[in-house]
Amino acid sequence: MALTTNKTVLRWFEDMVNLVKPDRVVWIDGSDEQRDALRAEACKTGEIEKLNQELLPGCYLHRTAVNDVARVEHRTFICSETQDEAGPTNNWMAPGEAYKMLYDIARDSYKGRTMYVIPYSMGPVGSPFSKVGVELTDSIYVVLNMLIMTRVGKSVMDFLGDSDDWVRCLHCKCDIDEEKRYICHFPQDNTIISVNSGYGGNVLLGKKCFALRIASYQGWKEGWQAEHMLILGIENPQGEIHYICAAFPSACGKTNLAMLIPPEGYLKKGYKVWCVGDDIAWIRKGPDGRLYAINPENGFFGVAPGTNEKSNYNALASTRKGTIFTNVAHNLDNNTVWWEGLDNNPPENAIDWKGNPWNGKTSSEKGANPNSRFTSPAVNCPCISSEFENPAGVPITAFVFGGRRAKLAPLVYQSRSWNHGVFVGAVMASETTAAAAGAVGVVRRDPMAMLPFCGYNMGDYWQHWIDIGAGLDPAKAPKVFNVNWFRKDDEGNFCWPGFGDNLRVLDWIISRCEGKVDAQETPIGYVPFAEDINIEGIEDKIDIDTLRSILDVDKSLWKTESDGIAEFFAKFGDRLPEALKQELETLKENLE
Ligand code: OXD
Ligand code: MN
Repeated sequence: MALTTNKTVLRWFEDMVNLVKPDRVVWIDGSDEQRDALRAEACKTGEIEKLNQELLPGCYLHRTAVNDVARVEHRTFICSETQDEAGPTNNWMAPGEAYKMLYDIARDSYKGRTMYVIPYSMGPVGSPFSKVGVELTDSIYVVLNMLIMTRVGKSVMDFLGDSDDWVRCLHCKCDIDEEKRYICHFPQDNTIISVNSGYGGNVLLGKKCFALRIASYQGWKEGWQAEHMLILGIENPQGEIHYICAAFPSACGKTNLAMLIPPEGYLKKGYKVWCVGDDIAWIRKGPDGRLYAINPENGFFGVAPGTNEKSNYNALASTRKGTIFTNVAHNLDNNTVWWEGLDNNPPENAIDWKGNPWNGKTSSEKGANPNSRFTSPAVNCPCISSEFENPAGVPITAFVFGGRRAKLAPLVYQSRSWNHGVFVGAVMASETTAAAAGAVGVVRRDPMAMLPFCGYNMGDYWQHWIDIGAGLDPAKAPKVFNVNWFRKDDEGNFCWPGFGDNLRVLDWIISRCEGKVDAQETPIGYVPFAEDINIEGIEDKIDIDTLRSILDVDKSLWKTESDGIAEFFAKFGDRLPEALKQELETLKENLE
């Protein structure tokens, strides 16, 4: 039974039913009973497998098609009216052409299948930050994931009422045909259509598609921001909490940073870290003139390989119940899961992510796909913030940008102003990883980590950042920083220990925001004095000279970098904000 009388929802739903022709329609109400019945049904068809319920209660395993294991950026399109509105960093297709092609692919594709209608909220239901979507899918796996990643059910439709402000999301598995796989966004129509994929990032349409691509466009039009940022709170021994929003390209350790465990010395002093979100932040000015952020998601869709007790205790703990594992290895001895980097004890009697028998002790193949995932409820996380459900969000003290740069960027630096901070975000670049299809290890520019996720012209997006800053009292505006955990020495070893020790850098950042610590001015911004980064207790991992070396700003490398920036900026023509042109000029002058 339809969970709403909203005419715009019902009209679109009927149109889509007529297009894809399901045998059956099921509205997802968010109840445990319905979820359990769907789990049972999916177990019967083999779509998911029930894991050891004593060790992993409520946990299931799913394997996608072997050709369908990551987001497909080359098949992701922004279908705005004109190509200029999508900008030089997005693939574009004219909306009329795209709808025709997608409807031709989708037509009749639900025959013999069930349509699941998922009414969901991004953000706590009823929060002024939150937005509604309705996803139609022919995949129970998608339903079960959406039940973890978003808030689902009738209360969402009640919140929407008669409003037309909701996002239309159509997902059709079709035949998982790579050649006909398309992930298309129509920002001007609030519409997303995804066909021929069953992989998370392409089909959980609330996440990247809505909460970033469509929402970034909505935020531009409505005066707020949707950012690819984690949100974490750092509580000091006095009980004060500062919230930081940080953007890193995919699989740069965002989930690890978001759930960081303070180093011993900090724990002893009484520091605590709270996770509000690990991937996406929606940001608005609050009544007191400060910027506030919510995490629009309700779960974590984290990369499994590399997650272990040490690297991310909290993430691992989050996966111990109510989790869906995708494309990890299946340990047949105890019906649990395994992935590379979980421990040093791979199972001998296992099934790999491709579904083949696998012996982890002898095989040269990987047991888990490098982009295998866990979908876990946020409430499972031992360090989930008490503000996670706060409809008003959390106040932001600092924005942090970052990326993997082996030699260039220092461990941390602070921008001189808001506009300079926008420049620092705009010139982010990083080595690629396995989260997206394509070559691994290539340096690519990824402004604000939004390159694959900005739903409109990146030049306009930068201008929007500048305009947001112009609307803030500078005393209340978050300060903007850049970090680089990935500096390497000449032998290729990482210099900075990373993980929990990253708190030492965040600590410096907060001290800067509180005006408690000095810094040295360099051509690229303010860099710490080495003595001001607390390395007490990790002298065996990094000495002060090494620390000094990774705070170094090498002018000649930065000159080459500024040429690369100029080349990148040139792509945006007159959409490049004047303020960013000026910042580039200033950088060049500073390097002379
Ligand atoms: C992700 C990403 O979060 O690719 O999955 O950024
Ligand atoms: Mn992400």
